Amino acid sequence: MGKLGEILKHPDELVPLLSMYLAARRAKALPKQPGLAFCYGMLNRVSRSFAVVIQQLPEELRDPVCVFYLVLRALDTVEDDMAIPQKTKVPLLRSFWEKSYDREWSMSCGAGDYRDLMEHYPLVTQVFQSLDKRYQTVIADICKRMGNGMADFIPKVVKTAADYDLYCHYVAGLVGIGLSQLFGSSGLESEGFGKLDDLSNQMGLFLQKTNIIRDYLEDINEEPAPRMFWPREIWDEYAERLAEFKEPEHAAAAVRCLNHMVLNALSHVDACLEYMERLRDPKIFRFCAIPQVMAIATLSKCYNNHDVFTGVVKMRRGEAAKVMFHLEGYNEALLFFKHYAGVLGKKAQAARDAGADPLADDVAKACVEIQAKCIARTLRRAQEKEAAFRARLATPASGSVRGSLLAMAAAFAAYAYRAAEVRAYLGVPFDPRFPQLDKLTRFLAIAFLLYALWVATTGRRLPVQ
Ligand code: D61
Ligand code: MG
Repeated sequence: MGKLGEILKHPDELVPLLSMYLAARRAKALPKQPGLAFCYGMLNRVSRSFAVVIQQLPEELRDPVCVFYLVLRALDTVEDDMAIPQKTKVPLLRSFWEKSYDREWSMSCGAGDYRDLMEHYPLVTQVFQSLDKRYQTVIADICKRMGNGMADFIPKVVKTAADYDLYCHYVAGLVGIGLSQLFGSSGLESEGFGKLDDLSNQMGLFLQKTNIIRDYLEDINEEPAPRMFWPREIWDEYAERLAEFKEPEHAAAAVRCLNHMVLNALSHVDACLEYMERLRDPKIFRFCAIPQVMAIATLSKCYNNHDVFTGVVKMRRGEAAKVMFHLEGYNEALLFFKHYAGVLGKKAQAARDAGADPLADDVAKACVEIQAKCIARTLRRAQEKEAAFRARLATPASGSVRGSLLAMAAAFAAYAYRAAEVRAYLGVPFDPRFPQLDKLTRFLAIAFLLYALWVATTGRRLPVQ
């Protein structure tokens, strides 16, 4: 369907699409400094999804996170380049973190924009070295740990579910851990934020697992050699070889295995909700929550969907735009998670009724649990908000509030009883259309004075404070 057809079918996506288009256009305006210009230009070219959210981060974190992204993207380019022989690749991955301290270092590998990134790596290095030392340390440390982890996996296959979690920890969980450290050391989130390793790790696992599920076909068709991230322990319940799932005669088993993988990914949702609730800065929040909501939306599309094995399953652009547009804070994130868990749960119920998926019951249950957790969190937050409001009302007004209220009331009363004199002094004539005006003013003055006296003696706080 064409773009126009999509908009006619989903008119509520028009404004979000326009707003996203404008945000993407703003993001294309590059800084003047050549190093930064290269970094942001490259970010826009290599990352469709992260470029816009990174550029909406608070100023303080924008450059560090952009460099963090590019350094790890470069490392991943080394990992992904199947033309580099193992005996070169393994030591290169392990020492890659040092390259950000070497002004000269660059290499030619990868393809397209990735190759450009590798060949102009000194421009990344230059911006890296201009960052605050505390950010440099986080980026270099995560790069070192990720490179070592990737190197460990070069000769290995992802066999067990634990291997799968470990591989995802290296390539994405560590990103979450590093980001939390950057947030904590910026002072925009609490210092303790950098210590939420388990929750941060699961933020990354949820995103990476969703990608691995969605990218089955792309990864298995990779040239010169297929890449396989689905853990053997899971797929061997359904097939002899992972590549079988591409073949039409194995369609049913493929979808069952896919559903198993989706169920596995859903196990991280609760940790993700917990992590996001702890964020305080609204921009950091959006940066973290947008990819997470996209992930659960993508999982809901992938579940029980054979298209994963024949092509690309993706959210519609308009739907993604709607998430970006409406996701303001945690309450909206809970609504979105509840919504997509609902969509996924309905699909699981249908699969169960059709007898299509032996795990459908578990998936449906997991979805109901996610929905229940979203509702429980929403409710708890509403209660906390109410309690805070009550506490504020119950707190006595401060001495200065009581004093100034009393002074104001006294001044008003003085005016009310001297209104005629004030008029004479100012030369304003009495307006015969309002013969009762002075009486009314005096009445209001008395009421205000009584109220001020009541606040001054009982200390009851003004509800507007
Ligand atoms: C909050 C906000 C963003 C988060 C987060 C928490 C926790 C983790 C992540 C982002 C990382 C999620 C990665 C998911 C996408 N997977 C990949 O890109 C794979 O490469 C992994 C190694 C390089 C990671 C680079 C990266 C990615 C996102 C970032 C970031 C660094 C730095 C800051 C912010 C976001 C995948 O790449 C292939 C491809 O899709 O092109 C692969 O090779 O498996
Ligand atoms: Mg990779």
